[in-house]
Amino acid sequence: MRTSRTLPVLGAVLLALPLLAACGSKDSTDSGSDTVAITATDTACKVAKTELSAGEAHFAVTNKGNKATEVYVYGEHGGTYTKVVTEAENIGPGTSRDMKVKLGGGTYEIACKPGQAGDGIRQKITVEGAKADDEAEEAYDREVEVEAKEYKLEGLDKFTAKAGEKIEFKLENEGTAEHELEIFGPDGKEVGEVSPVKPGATGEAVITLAKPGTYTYKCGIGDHADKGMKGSFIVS
Ligand SMILES: [Cu+2]
Repeated sequence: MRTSRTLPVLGAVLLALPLLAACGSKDSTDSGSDTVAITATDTACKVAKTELSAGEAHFAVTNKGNKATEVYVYGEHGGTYTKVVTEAENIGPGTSRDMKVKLGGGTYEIACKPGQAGDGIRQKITVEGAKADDEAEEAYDREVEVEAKEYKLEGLDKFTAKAGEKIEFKLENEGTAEHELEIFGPDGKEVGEVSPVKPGATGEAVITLAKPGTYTYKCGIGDHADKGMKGSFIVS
């Protein structure tokens, strides 16, 4: 029975509501939505089942490593797996996290990222069934990591994008003061921002770079931009 591994403290509640314990999807068909265990360590990313059926997938991530990890599901686009379908971040050592995401037919890669950086340890999965007719709202094309410290924003020096790309800007504050990331389009108007992030923390924003041209970015806090926390990149 699916609820047997649920925490004992929740057991009574779930036994009283056995139907609600299954996924609350409004799909009337059971599209093979069993929970798929993902076991992340500092060196491996073990996915219990690599062939799934289209529909809502449930992933139960357990971090058995010594570093905090994050798990991404990437969709295929033009032969590469950079399109983020969903993600779970800041999964501490010894903790678990559930991820639910609707997957259409196709191939995907699951990436565990011990230390929460880099491309991750990848496992390909295959989803049988109809292709997704619409993309999940939170889906974006790719991610770029930006490091903030006094007084620099690093990571966008070589960044370029194609007009229309939806980018997640991930701001990692490795400094000792609060920092933020404001992005301005070719016309000088702000197109989005990662709100102020505390030292040691990470913040994100998904921003669509709709128009081609030169974009500028800066930290808008105090005189940080004047001290060097600014730059530009090209969208073609
Ligand atoms: Cu700043």
